[in-house]
Amino acid sequence: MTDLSTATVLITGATSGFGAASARRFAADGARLVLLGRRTDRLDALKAELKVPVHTLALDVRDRDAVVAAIAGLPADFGAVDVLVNNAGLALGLEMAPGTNLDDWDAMVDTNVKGVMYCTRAVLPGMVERKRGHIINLGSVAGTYPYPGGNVYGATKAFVEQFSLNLRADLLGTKVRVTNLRPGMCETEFSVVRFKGDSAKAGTVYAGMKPLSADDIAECIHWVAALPAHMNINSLEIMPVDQAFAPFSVHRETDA
Ligand code: NDP
Ligand code: 8X3
Repeated sequence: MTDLSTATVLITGATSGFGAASARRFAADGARLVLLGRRTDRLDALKAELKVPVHTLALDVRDRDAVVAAIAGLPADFGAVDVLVNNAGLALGLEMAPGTNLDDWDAMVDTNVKGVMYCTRAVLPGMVERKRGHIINLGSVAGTYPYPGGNVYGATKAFVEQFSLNLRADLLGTKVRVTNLRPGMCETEFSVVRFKGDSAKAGTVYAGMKPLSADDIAECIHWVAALPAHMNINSLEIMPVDQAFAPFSVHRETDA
């Protein structure tokens, strides 16, 4: 197995959900952590809680210059990133495409696509030079299966899948690993963000079923990283048992 006790792990979106749970999971191994997110109070609280070396980066992954500068400027003892967990991301809204807000579409593309590009590009040269590293991306079942209202969110996650596979093609021979995790329904702040703070509406998404937990996904993220260095999980889809697929939908004219 890969020894993560000496690894440096950079986790984006570490202030909530999968990111915070992953920080705790890697900390259990003794890894050094670089934790990135916009909410400084939560980054500070996590740093105080974890008993491992932690460096925080309070920034927005949509800010290309800030991402490049922050990762290039990491202190020497945090600069050799072994694992990048590209987790920062969001869905905004569940409206049908004709009625959506273009600002929401922009925010999803800028975060889920461009943020992933910026963070990846910033760590790759060092990983290639050191001949070790692992990029772990958070895609989604929404990037594989369409659903009403998934429009641009699902499309951003389809980008993550293809970007991950294309990175594998580019990185052949470098020893750098790339994995795309594609979770299904998981109860985090995801739906509260999607419904813009409406917690009651978010709660209905998971009513009467058992969703995945952030710890479940953190365990998967940790597992793919801990596998022996010659093993690469390309893509891994995880659903709660209570979730499956809808049949094709067919529109029928009532007077036909
Ligand atoms: P949460 O809303 O709980 O966490 C999202 C994290 O992303 C937060 O830490 C947030 O931090 C960070 N983030 C969002 N926008 C930015 C930004 N512009 N810059 C920096 N950080 C940002 O959601 P999850 O933990 O559930 O989601 C994590 C990832 O997993 C996302 O990419 C999501 O699309 C994906 N996913 C989620 C599923 C689910 O059902 N929950 C299923 C499949 C995939 P802050 O606000 O402090 O910046
Ligand atoms: C989050 C899972 O099914 O809500 O990516 O789109 S889903």
